[in-house]
Amino acid sequence: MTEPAAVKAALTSQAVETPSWAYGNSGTRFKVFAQPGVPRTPREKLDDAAKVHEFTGAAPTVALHIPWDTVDDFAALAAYAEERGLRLGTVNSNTFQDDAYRLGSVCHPDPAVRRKALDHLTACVDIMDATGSRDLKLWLADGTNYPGQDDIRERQDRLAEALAAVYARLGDAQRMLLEYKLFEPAFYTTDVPDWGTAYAHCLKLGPKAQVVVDTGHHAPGTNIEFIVATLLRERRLGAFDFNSRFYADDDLMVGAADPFQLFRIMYEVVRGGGFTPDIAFMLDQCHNIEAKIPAIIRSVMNVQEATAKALLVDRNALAAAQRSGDVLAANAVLMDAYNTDVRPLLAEVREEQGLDPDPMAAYRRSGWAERTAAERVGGRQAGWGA
Ligand code: PSV
Ligand code: MN
Repeated sequence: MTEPAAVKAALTSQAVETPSWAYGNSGTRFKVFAQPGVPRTPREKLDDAAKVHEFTGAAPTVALHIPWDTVDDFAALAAYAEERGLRLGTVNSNTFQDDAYRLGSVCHPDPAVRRKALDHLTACVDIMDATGSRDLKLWLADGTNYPGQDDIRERQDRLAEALAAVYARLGDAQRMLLEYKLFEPAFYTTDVPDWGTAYAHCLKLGPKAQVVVDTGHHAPGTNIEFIVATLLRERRLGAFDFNSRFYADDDLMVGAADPFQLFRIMYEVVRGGGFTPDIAFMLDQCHNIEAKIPAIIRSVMNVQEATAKALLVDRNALAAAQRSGDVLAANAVLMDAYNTDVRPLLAEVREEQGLDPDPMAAYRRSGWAERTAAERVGGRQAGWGA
């Protein structure tokens, strides 16, 4: 068993990055339900993110999405974040919401469209220079819908060319995170559909190119912890986009659909020495019907609970059982940790940090929801895509 002090220290230092878009309105293609008090500007999103950090002590950075969070002065936005005890985190690019991208972005058959997409990606690096962000996240919606629509191999060549150009633009301390996704919006081929494709491109580019594992971007039944173990072993796991899925890319609260899977993933992180600043632990969620700030607080707590359980695995006992081939004992060691109620331990950790042991209740009592509902009247609420 890991020493209790070491478990507490690891939990105290854990940081989860929250996505700016999770504070805005979102929905499905059927309906976006607006909620009162939703932020109208990137600054108001940061005000909300500061509340998540205030009550959890574990969400000090906020990921931006460009152009959704475009402002005139990104350095000023970074200063605004800092005044609220936050830092701006990963810059997420967007090469999927312009009419030009109907047939793809950096993989498009037309070089002019590829150029436009590449210009956006390098402009995102300019923003990183201003915000002090380390990571650029690339998720490409590129792909095809019909067999024969475009040349699968040529699209990979175009992709490699664009990635190399972005990589060349990175500063010494900056990284490029390549995110894969099985399908959607393309339904026949996706140009970066899986970790293998992302890994192969990153390997060619160099050490500043790392793979992002978005937990919602896999086929049902995929063993995600195996992917995590492999990427960690290869030193190519750059970040997580945490969320839950029941069917496809549902973007529900992490740990809601399958807390056991989240525990297994976090165990591989612990096992693989992944608790370093080299791995960004981000949420990538949309809160369509639930209140946004409490949902994000709940998600941070779900990550903390899975982490605490993973840290509690008796690794010596596990290794002994594994070496002796005792299948049942090995499984029991893992399940003992998973079945531990870690909520009292986390409450203690929070109290030692001077926080309320119950972040959800503390947020409710703060009156922030009522205050923002009363104050944020008029203007245009932020939303996915706006
Ligand atoms: C795509 O589904 C994705 O997971 C990417 O991370 C995007 O940046 C994010 O969702 C928001 O569109
Ligand atoms: Mn994602």
